[in-house]
Amino acid sequence: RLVGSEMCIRDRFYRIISYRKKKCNATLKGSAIMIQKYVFGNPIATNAVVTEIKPTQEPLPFFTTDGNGTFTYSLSEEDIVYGLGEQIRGINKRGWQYVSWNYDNPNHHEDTRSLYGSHNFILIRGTKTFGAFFDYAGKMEFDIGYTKRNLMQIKAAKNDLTVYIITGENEKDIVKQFRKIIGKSYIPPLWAFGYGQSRWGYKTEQDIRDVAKQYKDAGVPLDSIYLDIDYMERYKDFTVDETRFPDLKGLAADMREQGIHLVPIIDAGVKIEDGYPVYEEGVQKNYFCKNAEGGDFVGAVWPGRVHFPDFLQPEARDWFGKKYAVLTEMGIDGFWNDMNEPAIFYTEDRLEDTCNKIKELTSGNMGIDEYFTFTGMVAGLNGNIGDYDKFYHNIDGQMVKHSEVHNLYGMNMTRSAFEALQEIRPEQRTLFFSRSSYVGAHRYGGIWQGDNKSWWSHILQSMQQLPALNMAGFLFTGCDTGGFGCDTTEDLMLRWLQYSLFTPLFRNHSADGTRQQELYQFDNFAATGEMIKIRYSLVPYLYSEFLKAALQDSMMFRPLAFDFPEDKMAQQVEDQLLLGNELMIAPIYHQNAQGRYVYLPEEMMLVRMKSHDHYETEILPQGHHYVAAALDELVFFIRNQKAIPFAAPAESTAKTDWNSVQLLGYAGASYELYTDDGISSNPESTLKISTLS
Ligand code: MIG
Repeated sequence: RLVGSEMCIRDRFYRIISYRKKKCNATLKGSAIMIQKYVFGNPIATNAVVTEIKPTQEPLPFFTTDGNGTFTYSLSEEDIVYGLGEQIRGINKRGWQYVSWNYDNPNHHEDTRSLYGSHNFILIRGTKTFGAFFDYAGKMEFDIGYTKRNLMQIKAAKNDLTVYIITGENEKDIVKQFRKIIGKSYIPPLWAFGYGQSRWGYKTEQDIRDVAKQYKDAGVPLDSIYLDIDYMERYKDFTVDETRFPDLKGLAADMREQGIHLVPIIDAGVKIEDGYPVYEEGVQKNYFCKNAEGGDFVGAVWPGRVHFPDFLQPEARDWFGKKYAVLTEMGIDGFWNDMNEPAIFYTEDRLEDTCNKIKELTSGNMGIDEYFTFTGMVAGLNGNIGDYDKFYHNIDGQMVKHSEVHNLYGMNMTRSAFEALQEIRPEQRTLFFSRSSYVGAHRYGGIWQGDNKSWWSHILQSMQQLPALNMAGFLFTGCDTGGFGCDTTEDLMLRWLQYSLFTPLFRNHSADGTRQQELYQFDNFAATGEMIKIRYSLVPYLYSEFLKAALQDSMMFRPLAFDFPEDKMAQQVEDQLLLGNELMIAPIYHQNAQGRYVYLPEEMMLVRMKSHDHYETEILPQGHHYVAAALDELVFFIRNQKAIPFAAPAESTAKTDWNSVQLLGYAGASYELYTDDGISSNPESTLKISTLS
């Protein structure tokens, strides 16, 4: 039963939202705006902050610094440290050492220190509550009580950085102020909120048609199918393999008729091959990163030997970005940018050194020490940190070593695509998401959370990153549902869907060679299919809350403590999140669990749902509860006296029947629904706000 089903839409109630451009040059003491900028040495511009802020000469508060790039803060026992965006471990980052160094690590786990993105914003809550952003493009360490339990030591590789200190009324206010200075978050087209099927291994047009057909035949909605590197001709960007995809334009059109968008991948490295225009133009125009001798730097990735576009040069960005037109002309309106840390499998000179050393080691009788030297050298070829000292960017005529600006590379690749596409198809939004990022990249696209595994722990890991990513402006995000590497199982997929169906980016993706995990590969397609339909019922809510977060610089996903600051128990909850203003999610992420313990910081309505039209609700009081949930049963919570819009599921987001939207939740509650046309490049131009009651 839908509570409040006689809902009426007090419609055509538009409101103009005005964005006040504030000047941010006030001081920490007592004024409404509390952002201070401290400059150390000669920082390289990162473009993370877009608001003009006058640096202060006052000493840096809270931290002590050694003048050498190290900043120290004493943690009190009750302090919580939030932030760092895409990182491993918990919502509270205390107790580990993290390293901001964008890195391709598909094998990450608790012991890892670096992932695909670097987001150097932290929020300390406790004895003192404030935010700090360490704007630095190179390698940076965050030792948050790792070396010494109650000491936070933050260290930039060089003392050339800008530090922003942000104080405010509370955690949400601090985040809002930070978000204001880094610029508005990217808003994707509405169709990007649908379900997407992906796999590295769809090799032909027929593979794509089969995926579409399987979902269609089962009546399970689908909005996108992803094209991984196999659609290209020998992994060359902006080419299409003519034997395996003889008519991509025709395929895209057929798919679109079924409501499905094709989303091809673009890799950072450009294949070295005579006659390949992208390579030849890049060489001719000096658009590639250089080696120390001034030649074009060579690395090896999927296409074999490649050059890396120098995305830090505006002209190179413009040139590369315009190449996306090759695909948009075929009817493509979404992309994912990969390998842009950039990932490097090996460099030629290191490979040569390694081979020579191996010859030496194997010339005599190889002992155990030699054996380990040998295996270590081979394993150390991929992503070797030393290789990032071997190439250079041209920044305003200066040759800058890559390692000093490493974390900006992926962001500028996405910027290149975003800015060019604004020219190529100015009327409409294009879907973009990137693997690698830095603060500021949130203005140009979303990110996916990189290569994960079909591990139960990676459900939790993804969830714990969401609030930290939101703090840094990344709203359009999600993980490879079902897990990318390793073999998934049906129960893992079901539980994973029950989590991911709440994330803005909702894509099932897996690696070549792993067990196939399209939902029709499992016996219980009926149950997984129902989860997809529930997602489509939730699209109005998710899209509306996304728009609010993007337009108001707020967080869509929040730790419980952000809304219940006085609640000591809420501060410790690491596996539940508030979603928008109305929901709390508490996914199950243990195999064979038939339920879980949930902490309710206030009275809430528990919803158990096996399908969009088969569910039960129950009011639970504030406190701890064991909530049973069968494998095919989604559970979530509606906050006290709130309700959410809930639609009839559609085949695709384009077919969402907004008139079927009803309120689900507490009787008498109303909901403020944000909608727009879902596609115009300026979302505000068609924004509608209506109150549902
Ligand atoms: O080295 O394109 O993260 O999503 O399927 C692996 C193949 C390269 C890494 C991406 C993943 C993608 C894969 N890519």
